[in-house]
Amino acid sequence: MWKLKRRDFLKGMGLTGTGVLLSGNVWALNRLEPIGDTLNDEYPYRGWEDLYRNEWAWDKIGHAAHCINCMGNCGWDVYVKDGIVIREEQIAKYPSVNDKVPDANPRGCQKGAIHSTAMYEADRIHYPLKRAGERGADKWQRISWDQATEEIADKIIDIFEKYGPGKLKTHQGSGNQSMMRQSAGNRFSSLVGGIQLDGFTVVGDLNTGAHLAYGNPLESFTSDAWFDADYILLGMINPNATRIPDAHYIWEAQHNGARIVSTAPDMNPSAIHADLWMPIKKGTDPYLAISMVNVIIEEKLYKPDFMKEQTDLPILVRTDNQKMLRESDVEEGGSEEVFYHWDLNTNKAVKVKGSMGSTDKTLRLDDVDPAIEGEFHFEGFTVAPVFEFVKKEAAKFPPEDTEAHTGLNADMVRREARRMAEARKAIVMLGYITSFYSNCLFTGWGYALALALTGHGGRTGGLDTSWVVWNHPRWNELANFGGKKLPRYEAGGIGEFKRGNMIVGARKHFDNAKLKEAVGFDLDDMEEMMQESIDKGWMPYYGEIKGMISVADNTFRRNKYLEEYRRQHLEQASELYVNINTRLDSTAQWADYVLPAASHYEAWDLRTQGFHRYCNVFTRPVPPIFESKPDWDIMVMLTKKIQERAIERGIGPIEDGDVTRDLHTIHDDFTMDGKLMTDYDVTKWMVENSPEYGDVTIEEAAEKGFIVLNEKAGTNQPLVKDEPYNPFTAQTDTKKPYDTLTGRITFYCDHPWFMKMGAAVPTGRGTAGPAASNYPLAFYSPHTRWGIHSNWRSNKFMLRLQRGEPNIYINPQLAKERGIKDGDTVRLFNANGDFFAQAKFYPSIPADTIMMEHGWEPHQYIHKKPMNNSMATFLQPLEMAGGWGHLGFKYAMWNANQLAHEGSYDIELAKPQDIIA
Ligand SMILES: Nc1nc2c(c(=O)[nH]1)N[C@H]1C(S)=C(S)[C@@H](COP(=O)(O)OP(=O)(O)OC[C@H]3O[C@@H](n4cnc5c(=O)[nH]c(N)nc54)[C@H](O)[C@@H]3O)O[C@H]1N2
Ligand SMILES: Nc1nc2c(c(=O)[nH]1)N[C@H]1C(S)=C(S)[C@@H](COP(=O)(O)OP(=O)(O)OC[C@H]3O[C@@H](n4cnc5c(=O)[nH]c(N)nc54)[C@H](O)[C@@H]3O)O[C@H]1N2
Ligand code: SF4
Ligand SMILES: [Mo]
Repeated sequence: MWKLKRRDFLKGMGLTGTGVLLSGNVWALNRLEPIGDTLNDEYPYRGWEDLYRNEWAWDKIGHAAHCINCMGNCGWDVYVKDGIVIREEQIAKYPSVNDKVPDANPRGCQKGAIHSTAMYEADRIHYPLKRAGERGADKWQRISWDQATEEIADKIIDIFEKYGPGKLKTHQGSGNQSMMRQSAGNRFSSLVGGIQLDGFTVVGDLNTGAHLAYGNPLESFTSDAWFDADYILLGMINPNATRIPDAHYIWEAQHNGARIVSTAPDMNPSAIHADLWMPIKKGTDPYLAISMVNVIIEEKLYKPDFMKEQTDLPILVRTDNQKMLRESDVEEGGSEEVFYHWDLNTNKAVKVKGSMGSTDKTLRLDDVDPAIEGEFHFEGFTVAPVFEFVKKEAAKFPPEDTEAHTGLNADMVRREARRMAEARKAIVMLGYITSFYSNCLFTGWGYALALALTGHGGRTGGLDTSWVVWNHPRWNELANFGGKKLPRYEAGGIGEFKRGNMIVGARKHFDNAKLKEAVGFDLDDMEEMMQESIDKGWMPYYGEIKGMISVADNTFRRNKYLEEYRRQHLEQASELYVNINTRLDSTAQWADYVLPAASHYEAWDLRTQGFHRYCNVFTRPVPPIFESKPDWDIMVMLTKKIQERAIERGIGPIEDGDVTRDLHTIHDDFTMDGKLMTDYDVTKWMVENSPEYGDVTIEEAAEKGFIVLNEKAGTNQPLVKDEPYNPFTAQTDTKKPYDTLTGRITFYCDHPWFMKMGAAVPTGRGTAGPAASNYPLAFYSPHTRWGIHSNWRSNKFMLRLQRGEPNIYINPQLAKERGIKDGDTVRLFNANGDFFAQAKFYPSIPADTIMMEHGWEPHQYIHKKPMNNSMATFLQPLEMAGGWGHLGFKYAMWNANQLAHEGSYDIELAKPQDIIA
């Protein structure tokens, strides 16, 4: 074979310098040497191959997940070279639960896969920053950690001195959904008694209907427990976009024979794969749920055994005042929380076991056969079971009548009700969008009723309320000293609404009379009930603030009536506003001090929230960039300064209700007397001291990248090793009472507000939308596939998968009427203002409705004017009810949601002069 070595080649040509090499015609193809054995032969310029090889070389592999609230929680191998993350790859080694269920591998989404690029983008914060101009002017001075923490510490002490505790809002948002990061902010709040709003209602994520029914809205399925369902209704959820790593179980269940039905106003990315798409009108879901109940009852498809044991449907109600018959009605000094069944075996009223007032904590009926129908007489009272009242209400909503609300064909609704009733295991999935509507209570409650009537609970299905919460006693110890020292936990919707002065926007936008017709109350009723709830101590609200420490919370992006909300907060937090963040987001932008936090791959951490049983371990694959620090370490430094300065300034312990806020020891308390000084210390402590992790060392956990939770992780019942987790099996299998007033799944609420508002039993109820305003287009803003809220929204890879700028989805028919073409810039406007976006044609959305994905940063909009500025909102007063069994403020369980989708808009083609700055 003819062959010339590189050296000989150059020599032969009499050429040496590169310049000459490139300029000559030596590159003529016919002069290139043929290469024989590419693996072994040496040939000219072989070095280029190393470029390619180096792309696949690394120094080490660490592990991490992403700690924002995507609900995914996926473990990744993180590849590091020269101290830089070069790429990530899914771990994909999660063991199968058993051999009947598909495994969880690989988990991940496209945002996770590009984080190694996003973490080095221009919006990362490198150093502690102090504002050098007005708030929001975007003029910054780089300062040292020492200066930053000292100045902040002094200002916090000033606020304590001047106003006492309770004037500091220390809310931590959705960017810190991992244990160590989350604990850092929470532990700090607990020590200073800061205001921390309910993490669910503050954004509108609490399924209040599920709480009312089951007494626990957080008890749900692991995603592998969807697989053996034979009927899944995607009620208000778009899992293919918002539960990307788990959605496969739905489609595997379909492959396994399940019927998948989706209800949504638009044919969303999940609906396109369903067996049936039910194009429901926006905001009308309670009418569908109650119509399914109507069919189930009318066609006698219900299952009495389940109803008798698991629900309050046989509990007796007085017909004179429609209140439940209580022991206190019958016996002198009797309990208000003990109720009665009518026993068909003995033909007598008997006390119900398992209620809040009962000492016998079981659902077991033993010899009692409670009546679910009929009317009875007892001790001078005429009584009837709850089911009679449910029947009467449901009879008002045959599918033929609710068609006017939902737009759904009545026969279709009848068929689906029958299918749910026939199913062995039926699941209704309600995503968090449910609670963005004022009728969430009725949607969750109505579906819970349809499911309970048809015997779906425990292993036979039930309501999926999105994500399972595991039991982590050590986490509570970290976050709030096991409940011994608490932050000022506040009702989320109320805190944001009142402090953000959102009533002003509501009054401008909604027509009070029309609102009352649409939702059953007006803004006056709402304000009055809110005040009553606060006055009676049902819901906590802590009033005006003086300072604000905002952690991992894009509050100046996510809130409604946003501009006024921000103005109010900046005005109130006049003394201090600190933002702790990885990015200079729309909220950090307005701070006095910005402290740079480590990103997902730069800190030790743990994460278990999601739909599975794996705790992912973050092993700090690379050190934090520049001077950024893990959230935990930032709080260690800040408390150190506060302690030092408090001692220097002679500030003693401060009495704060039942607890003492002692700034002299705040650092010692925060660090457990120096034991938990770093993100690593606290991660190790958690791993090695938590029963739900079993016997595992931090080294073993870090090597693998995840820990499989053991049976102790179950909150309601054990997390059995080789079984998917179904909610409420402790109730169905071992007859443990529900955490509700009656101890049963609840379908009767005789709270005075519920009675007054015609809501003692599940019923149909609408939302505000265009009907309650002068703007004709219904509007909703769901979550985007190409970001998690504002995270990764400006990443170049994500932007090129979509239009690359804020866009609204519009029906071509509406567009035609308004003279709008695909790609045009349009103006959306209502009583609270306007914003601009690119029109994107979307034929599956009704012509009277528009949709726009949320999460764009305000600065990505024309004139930096985001949609949330003009979005008016109000609260559902019933969600503020208290003093009734399981209704009363409970963190992540019961309080009022911020509502995102009650407003409406009109649309027009933007005029050139509108969009030129
Ligand atoms: N990719 C991605 N995933 C995410 C997030 C993200 O930002 N991006 N955010 C996470 C968080 S915090 C949350 S809260 C969840 C939210 O995720 P989801 O619970 O899925 O809620 P949305 O995306 O707001 O809305 C889901 C779908 O509901 C339908 N819908 C709208 N109005 C109605 C209605 O009135 N009735 C019915 N039946 N359907 C309706 C629409 O088709 C919409 O696409 O997603 C989580 N997952
Ligand atoms: N119109 C409309 N508004 C909505 C919604 C809607 O559907 N429509 N949805 C609502 C819902 S459900 C939600 S959950 C909210 C979410 O709304 P946002 O509060 O906007 O949520 P994120 O974008 O996740 O903001 C968290 C911030 O944490 C920061 N961060 C990330 N990692 C870390 C870290 O490790 N440490 C620190 N200190 N910071 C970090 C990020 O920079 C990010 O800006 O929006 C709500 N607002
Ligand atoms: S962003 Fe969330 S869903 Fe996506 S890969 Fe990361 S942890 Fe998983
Ligand atoms: Mo959310």
